[in-house]
Amino acid sequence: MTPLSPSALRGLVDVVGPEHVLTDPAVTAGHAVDWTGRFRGATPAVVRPGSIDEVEAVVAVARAEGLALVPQGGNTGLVGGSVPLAGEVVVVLGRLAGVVDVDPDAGQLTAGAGTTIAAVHAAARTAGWAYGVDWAARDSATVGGSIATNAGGLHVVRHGPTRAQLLGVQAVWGTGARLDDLGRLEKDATGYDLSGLLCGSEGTLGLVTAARLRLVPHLPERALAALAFATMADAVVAVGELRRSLPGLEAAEAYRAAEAALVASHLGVAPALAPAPPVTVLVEAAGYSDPVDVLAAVVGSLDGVVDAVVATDGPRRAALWRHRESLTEAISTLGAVHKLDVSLPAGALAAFADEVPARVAEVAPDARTWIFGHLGDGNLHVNVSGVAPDDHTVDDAVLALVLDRRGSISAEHGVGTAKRAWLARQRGAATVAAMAAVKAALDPDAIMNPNVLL
Ligand code: 2HG
Ligand code: ZN
Repeated sequence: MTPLSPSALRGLVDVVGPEHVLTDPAVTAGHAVDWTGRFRGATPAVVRPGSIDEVEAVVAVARAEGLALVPQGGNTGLVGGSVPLAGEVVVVLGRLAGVVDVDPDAGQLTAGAGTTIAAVHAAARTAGWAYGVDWAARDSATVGGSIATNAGGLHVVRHGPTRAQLLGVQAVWGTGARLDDLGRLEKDATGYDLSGLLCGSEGTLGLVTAARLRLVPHLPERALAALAFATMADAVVAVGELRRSLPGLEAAEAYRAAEAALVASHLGVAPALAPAPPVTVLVEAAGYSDPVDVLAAVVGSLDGVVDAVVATDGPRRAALWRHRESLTEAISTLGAVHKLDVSLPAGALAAFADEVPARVAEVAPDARTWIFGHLGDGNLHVNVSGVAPDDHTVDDAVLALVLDRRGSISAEHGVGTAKRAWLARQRGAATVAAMAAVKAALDPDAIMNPNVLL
């Protein structure tokens, strides 16, 4: 890795102050590897701007000095999207944290890019609302990162992904120009959705500094059921029925017996349903009044349910959720796991889940395949352990199967560096060329997160 030139270092220090340009390798090392440990790089400096003016000035220095920038939020991504693989400068947006300008009448708030998702939830609650996007990394993952990846999570079945919550973005493009789109209204039909363009852009167009987010009503009453199924096909059919007939369906999450056993042993508790059935589906319903009776009635009418428990009180719901939310952590104890976050049409989902372990075994007999995910929106997380970090054979086998079944190679984690080679096969050459044209217009020096997406 080439160290920064004296003038580049001076330029960055002049902008953010010496205490916010980190160059000690012992400190920067943690910013040069992703959460999985699969993607590792090196950086000459980690820069921490404290305002949009400073972000703008950092981009100006980068353009003048020919520095490439890798934005980093909570660094909880799973596709190597925030790793300085080729010695880029890492820009940490953590100082741009905080919720301002909460509008309880409109159900909107503005949050700095470095605000954690948990802090957005807390601010929304204080205003009598809720935020529609949530996932296990909520305490570390940030608003900026969630926009970069169009993060999904546990409630997409009800509220859609981050894109559906996004009213507007404040950002600095790779050109150095500013986008100030925080004042957008619910209805505003005035041309290109440039904020929307940043959602899913993975830091390749510019640096997001703040966002205007749409809130959803807070539903105070909740009930959660853990349902057992003999097959994934039965579970998929049942979830379709739940989506049609269960009012207030907020989540439908699935995992198989192998994952149930792994996470239970990791947590040192019994599985949510014991003995662990072939497929467990967690179903959550929320309402203004207690949804437990209607949840129980709808569950009772479903075909294929071979066992069920229903939890209404907070501690029992939390205990059940812990099994689902600890899966990533439990699997991570097995080493640097290959993460294949895919989505399938509902009609192809069960056959895919049944077939994928055999496909993996064909190309990597010593590997283990773990499957879980957001069944309500067709998103499965295929995790493969026991494969070398830079061995792409398994990724290729699984992603080829996904394309064959007309799915998507990335449902909610993004393309990152992990799936970059697959983007054109997914989206087609013409679409990728249009994306490249957008990138060239907004990041003409190609300094914005150059190792990901395109
Ligand atoms: C989840 O749904 C996250 O828990 C992480 O998206 C998935 O670890 C994974 O593959
Ligand atoms: Zn997920």
